[in-house]
Parts: sequence; structure tokens; C-alpha cells
Amino acid sequence: MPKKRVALYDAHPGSTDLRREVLAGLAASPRVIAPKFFYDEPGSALFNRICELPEYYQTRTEMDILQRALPELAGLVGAESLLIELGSGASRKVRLLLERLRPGGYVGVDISKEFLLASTAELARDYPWLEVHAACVDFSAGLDIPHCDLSMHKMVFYPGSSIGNFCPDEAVHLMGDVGRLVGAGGHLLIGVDLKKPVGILHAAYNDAQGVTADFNLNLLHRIRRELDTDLDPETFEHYAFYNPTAGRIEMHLLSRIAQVIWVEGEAFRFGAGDGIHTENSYKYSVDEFAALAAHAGFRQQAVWQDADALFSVQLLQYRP
Ligand code: AVJ
Repeated sequence: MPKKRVALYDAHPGSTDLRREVLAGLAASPRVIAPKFFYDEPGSALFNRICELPEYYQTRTEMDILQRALPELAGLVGAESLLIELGSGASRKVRLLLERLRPGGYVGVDISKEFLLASTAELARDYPWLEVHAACVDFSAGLDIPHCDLSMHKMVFYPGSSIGNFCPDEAVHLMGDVGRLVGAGGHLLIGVDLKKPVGILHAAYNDAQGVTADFNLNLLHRIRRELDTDLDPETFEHYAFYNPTAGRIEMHLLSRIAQVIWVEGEAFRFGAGDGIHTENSYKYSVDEFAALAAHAGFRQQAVWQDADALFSVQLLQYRP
């Protein structure tokens, strides 16, 4: 008989957040909807397709870097720690770590409950020796994870350069939360996308098959599915570009026409070409990220990159 092995902690980050944040975001100037709302089931499936695109170098590059970093990483972190993965989604990356590091426990943290339960159940099945926990939490709003106050050494794993979704001061704030979670001497293993020629970035966020466009537009489809609205996603288009001053890719949804859209009984007026800002994806140099991490009390202990310096995986230690 397989024992039930995934303990779930559910903070219920939910669609009430979607309603509240969409209404506030559409009323704001400039208009904005946070990228965490991309990841409903269809959105997560589209994101998984992005990861396979020829133009989207990030996922495969990070996998390669991790693979090559494993022996050194194992020496620096050691076995029997508690591995806490942020945005655990459907990740294959953590399997590399589990197999090589043999942590004493695993906590998957994700805002999307379906994906979280599916991925942690699979890990529990594939690694019978591993204690598996699932925490359904919007970690951008804080990192209170009850089954983490064990005295074990802790390492947070935050792959995929999702830290890039946060503006620098929010990123410092999140890393500060991570620091308090792992405690002095604890680790953060983080994927950080690097600054690079703009053509490579532009292609990665404007892929030929239009999967990134569909991913961006899915946000409007989700609003249609979950809120009371007459919004027609077809009247919007995907727009992504690199902003060199801010050092980030920006994604927007632009109205093709002048229109009034009703959402939950409120009217929002768009001119042709008016947009909703849906995502920032910050790119850093290794030194820029070291300075950012230092503001949160972390020191770079090791940095691994690919030969073309597209992407980095960084081991940071909390030394407040
Ligand atoms: C998951 C935030 C790292 O910024 O590249 C992919 C999301 N957006 N294509 C990124 C994304 C458009 C991705 N992160």
C-alpha cells in the first residue's frame, strides 16, 4: 500500500485576488496586471511550451548549467538539508538536485494548487526516501511556510529567473524573506538571466510560433473565464520589447481599437494602442545581481554560467 506522503499547507491564494487586482490594475495609470496571474492551467501549459521554443534559451541553458554545477554544489551545500522550491510548477530542474544532493526534505511552494499537487505527488512517488511537503502560497506576499521551522539547514531553490519579474526593490524584499526563512548560513540557489545583445532577447519574447503572444493574451482569456466581463481578447495584441534604461523586457497587451470594456460592473476606456503592462523580466550582470543580493544579506558563494554567458545559476549564502 503506498502511504499518503504529501503534506499540504494551503493559504488559498485565489480568484478573489484576481478580481481585486484586475479592477485596481485597470483603474491605475499606467494600467498593470501582475504576471503571477499568467499561470492558470492553460497559462502554465503555454509557459511549458515557451520553455521548449528554439528562441527561448533560458530553460535548456539553466538545465545544462545546473547539471554541470552539481558536483561543486553538492560540496558546498551538503546532504540532509531542507530543499524549498519557489514556483515549483512542473519543474524538471529540481530532480537533478534531489538525485545529487539527497536533501532530507522537500517543500514545493506555488500559487497554482493543481500544478503544485500534481508535481509534488510525482516527486513523492519517484523518490520514496524523500519527505515531501506542498505549500500553496503567493510568496510575493510573504513566505510563511509552517513546516519550515525545523532546525535543518535550508536551501531555497528559485530557478527560471523568475526573480526577474520583480523590480529591484521588490526582489530585495523577496530575498530578505528568503533569508529569514533559511536563517544565517542558509542558502538560496537562484537562476538569473543575464544582460545580452538585444536581438537574442527580442527573439525570446517574440517567438516565431507566437506562443509567447498566446501566453500573454491568455491573461485576457482568463479574465473572461473567471470574471464578469465583455472583454474580447481578439481586440488586443502582444507587445514585448527590451527597455535598456530599466534593464528589462517589458510585455504589454495593446488594444487594437478604441473601446470601452466592462469588468465586474466597472467601465474602462481604451484608445487604439493603449496598453496593459503585464510583465517585467529584469536582466542583470553578475555584479549587478551581487549588489542586489547583498542588500538582502546574501553573498555570492558560487556563480555558474554557460559558455555564451546567456544565463547564470548563483549560490548565495545568507550572512545578515
Ligand atoms: C518565468 C518570469 C522567467 O521572464 O522569461 C516567458 C516568463 N514571459 N516568456 C521570463 C516569460 C514571457 C519568464 N519567467
